[in-house]
Parts: sequence; structure tokens; C-alpha cells
Amino acid sequence: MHIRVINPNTTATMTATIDAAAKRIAAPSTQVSSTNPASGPVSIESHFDEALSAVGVIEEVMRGEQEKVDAYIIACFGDPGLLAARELTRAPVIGIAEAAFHMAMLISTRFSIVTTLGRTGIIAEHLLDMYGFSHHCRRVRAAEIPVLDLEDDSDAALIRIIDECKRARDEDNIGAIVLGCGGMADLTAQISDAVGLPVVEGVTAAVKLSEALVGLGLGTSKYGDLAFPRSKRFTGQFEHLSQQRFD
Ligand code: 5HY
Repeated sequence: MHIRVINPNTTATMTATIDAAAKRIAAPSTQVSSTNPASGPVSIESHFDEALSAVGVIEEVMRGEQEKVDAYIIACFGDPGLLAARELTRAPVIGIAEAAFHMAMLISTRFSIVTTLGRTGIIAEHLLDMYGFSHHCRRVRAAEIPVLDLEDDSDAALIRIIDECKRARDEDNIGAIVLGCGGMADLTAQISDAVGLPVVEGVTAAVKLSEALVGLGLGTSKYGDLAFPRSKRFTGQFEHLSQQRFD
């Protein structure tokens, strides 16, 4: 099977980090390819960034459909464009936040999230509510680091993340920690070793869930609200979609 991992921000080095983490965990028979949109925010740290990045996610899924990709992963913790992307394909489309929440609930009864900036915590809270996990998440915490600080060679960001994870361990009465950024995909082992709790990371969780769904012959339902979009005329920068048949 072929999994397409989409980093919704446009930072190629983060795409490479995510790609390497996905390839390390994928089964030998699973092909992984990773992309990011050419246009969009270099990092996603606000509702504004999320909205703009969703267009790039949609375009990457449309491109993947031409390549007969078997599953898609949206590798940003806000799961931007998830439902719109699901309308475009019969393949599974998995957001890393949703994947991490499901996995965390298979190994614990309560978890906390450690993400980058506190201002994006509300996005995780909205997802917890939408996916039905609010009752199981004790707290959404932030290391208060800009997303692209994860790309620095120093350990400064890692140290801040570990410190916040230790506070979650000591204060939140939890069984697991969910890492709240695709850019943390290469830090799981270091954080788990330092903190001593199971650490769930969304990119790797989504790879294994993708393999499970494809292995079960399950993909995005085309009945109801995730049916292919109705064809219609688009104007302006999206006029090329007027000729697009989605099914
Ligand atoms: C992410 N932003 O996973 C989110 C993290 C966040 O550019 N990739 C980003 O803080 O929401």
C-alpha cells in the first residue's frame, strides 16, 4: 500500500522530519511518500494559518488521487481540511490529532496533550470535542515554543517540551501524553525516556491506523456527508475546479 503524508505547512525540513518518522514505523510492504503544499504558511499557529493551510491539503489530496494513493495522513495537529479531504477520496484520510487521541485511549483512561503555543490549545480542544474525547483529556498544555523552533539544532525546544510533559505527569493524574505537533514526530523516544510515561505521537499513530484500515478493506464512506462534492462552477483562483469531476 501507498500512504501519502501531507505536511500542511510549507517547511520542507519539517516535512522531511515527518517523512522519516513515518518511514521508520511503516511496515516493510508499506510505501510512504510525503509532501507539503508549495503555497501556504511556513508554520500553523492560529485559526488564520489553519484556514489557509486547508486549501493546500485539499490540493495535495487531489494530486494524490491522480497517483492512486491508498491512504492520506494530514500531519498537522489541527487536522486542517480533514473532512473536506475525506469528501475527495474513497481512501482513508487520517488526521494526526484524531489518530493520537484514539491510540491514547487504547492504553490509558486519561491523557494530556503537550503542544507548541498556548494560543493553539483551543484548536485541540475543539478537536477533542468534535471527536468525542473531551472527557478523556485532562489538560491541553503548551511548551510555549513557536512551531519552527522545533527545526533548530539546539535542544532548547526539546527541553521545554520535556519539562511540560513532566508537569503533566506529576499534576494531571494521567496515563499517557499526546504530543501536539507534527514537528515533534522525531522526539517521541527521547521524551518517553525522560518522562517515563507512554508518549503517543500522531504521525506514527496515523501510519499504523492507515495500515489497519487498508488491511481491513475500509476507506472513507461515500454515503452521507462525505460523499464526493457536487460539481459546480468555481470562480477566480479556483476556476480550474469548474471542470473537476470528483468521483
Ligand atoms: C503542526 N502547526 O502540527 C501544528 C502544531 C500546532 O505547523 N504543524 C504546524 O501547534 O498546532
